[in-house]
Amino acid sequence: MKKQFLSLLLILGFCSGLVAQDTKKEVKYGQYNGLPRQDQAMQKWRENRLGQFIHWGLYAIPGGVWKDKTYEGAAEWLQISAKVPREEWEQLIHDFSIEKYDPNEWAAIAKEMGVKYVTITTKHHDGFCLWPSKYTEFDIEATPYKKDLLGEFVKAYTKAGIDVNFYYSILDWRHTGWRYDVKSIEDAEAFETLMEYSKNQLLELIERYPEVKGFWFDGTWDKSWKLNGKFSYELEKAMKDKSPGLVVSSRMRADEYGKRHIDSNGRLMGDYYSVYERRLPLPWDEEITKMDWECCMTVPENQWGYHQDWSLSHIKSPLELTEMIVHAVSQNGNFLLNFGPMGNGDIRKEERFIAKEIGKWMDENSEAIYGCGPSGLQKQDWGYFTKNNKSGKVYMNVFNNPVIGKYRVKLKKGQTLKKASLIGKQSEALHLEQISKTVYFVVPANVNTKDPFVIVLEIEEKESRKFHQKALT
Ligand code: JFZ
Repeated sequence: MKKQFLSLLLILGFCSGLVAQDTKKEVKYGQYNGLPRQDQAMQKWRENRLGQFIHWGLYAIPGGVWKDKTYEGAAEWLQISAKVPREEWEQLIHDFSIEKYDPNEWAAIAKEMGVKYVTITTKHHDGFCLWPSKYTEFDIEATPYKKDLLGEFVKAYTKAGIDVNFYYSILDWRHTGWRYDVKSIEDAEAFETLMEYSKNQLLELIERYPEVKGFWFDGTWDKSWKLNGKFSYELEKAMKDKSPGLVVSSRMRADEYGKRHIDSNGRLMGDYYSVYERRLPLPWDEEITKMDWECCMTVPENQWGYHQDWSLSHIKSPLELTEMIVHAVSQNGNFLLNFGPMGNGDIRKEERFIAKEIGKWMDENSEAIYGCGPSGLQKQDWGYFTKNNKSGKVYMNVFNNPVIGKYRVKLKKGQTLKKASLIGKQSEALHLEQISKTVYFVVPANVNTKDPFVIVLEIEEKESRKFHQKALT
């Protein structure tokens, strides 16, 4: 009886395996390359951890105000929220004189903040291009500035040792071929011209600026683009054929079934997961630590382009933003903090202040950020663990101080805590209280607990030694 039952189970198991295989769809235009990528360019992307996002375009001139009326929505959407006719919006091109634009100064501010990469809007939804494009008249050449703004930007940031990435919006409110949906042959033909235009411009960008490290896509959520999974797959291929190391965001694509980010067989598209917009994963989400991902964040609630009035929403403090950087890294993510330069090319004083303050923290603690990722340890209430995979060092990034003045650490089975010290003072060992086999309290001495601080842990892995001995016998 027992035997029969077992064989029945086996048969059922076998059949369900077959069924599972059957339900796997044939996806031709899903994931482009095997993930996670381990090539040098991807490793560098992963180690960079902190980036600067830049939203800059014609919308920076009105800065959220049109005909004396202030619009609370995102400043880069003003053309839509204030219902500005296209021809009127285009006139802004004559006011884009950006006399204060100094890319070397911008790069210096970014460097001081500690960013390792930057992502700049080459073309946002209004269609205005920051580089002199062969494929449109609506670009930097038509402004009083005339010169290649983007080229100067790439040069300055590259010189400062910061990797340059391009943001590109497929959605284009100005292009005559743009459609939200494709419902007729005419729509299909029109959208074909938009796709061709996008492809031309993207390849043009790679050709003109071979230093570019990656592309961040936007405006890819409409049905028209989702219907063209084959095209976007081939576009990713064409871009990577031209520049093999390119790192592309999952926002670029939908597969042939219209599924975005993750294809119909559950595989990530692009090289990293790009859905964390103005939010972070739950701190105990372990699944996310297995992926490459990036969070992009605004300083106000929802302003990317320059808005004149920052009193309309909460403005995040450098402390809040620093905690978000650490939070992202502790779960294997990159953090991209947005800046919206002004219409005259200057960087607003609030952003300068934030860059400086984050920079001070990074100056002392970036060892816990660059090249770091998840520790595998259980999260504690005082903050976030990060770990450097090369050195094996674990960092306790403290943001909330427990009243007892001791900081709990729970190791994994087989691990022993050898030493704890403050970052930058690694010769002075901190007192440790061992509570059980794997639980300790770290007791820091003489720290200013008003500011976040970092404790470095040296952990010994007993398991691996045992395994080693076993392997020898
Ligand atoms: C888009 C743009 O519309 C916006 O202007 C800005 O450039 C931002 C970075 O990207 O807005 C989005 C994109 C994605 C989501 C929400 C707003 N999303 O996935 O929730």
